[in-house]
Amino acid sequence: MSADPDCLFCKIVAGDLPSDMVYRGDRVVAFRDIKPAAPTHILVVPVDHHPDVVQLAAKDEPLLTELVTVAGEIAKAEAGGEFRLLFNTGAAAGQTVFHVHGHILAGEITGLTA
Ligand code: DGP
Repeated sequence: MSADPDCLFCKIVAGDLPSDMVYRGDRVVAFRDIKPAAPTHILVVPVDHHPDVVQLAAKDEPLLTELVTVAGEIAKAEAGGEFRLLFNTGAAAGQTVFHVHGHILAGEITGLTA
């Protein structure tokens, strides 16, 4: 397992910071976004630290597949299975936390994540 001691989401994954956790697996976790932009807004996050989804795809493709699979299971349980899965990639694209996370969004979107 790789972790960055300065990373907010590594601290949440480790349980060192609180979160509303909805899924915890060995390699993937999911917790509710602190600033929801839709009725269902959950972040699906690998336990290992990877800065963004492109780097994750290059380094650990099975983990990216697991992330998407878990997102689908959560969206099915929470919102019937139809959802958006958004990976902001790069600061100019609105990424603010550089530990890859997919935004699971379902229902009416009320604001962009930035
Ligand atoms: P992005 O802009 O794609 O990097 O998304 C970061 C998201 O993380 C943003 O929607 C707000 C959320 N967020 C930031 N800090 C926290 C936190 O401490 N806890 C939780 N649950 N979510 C956070």
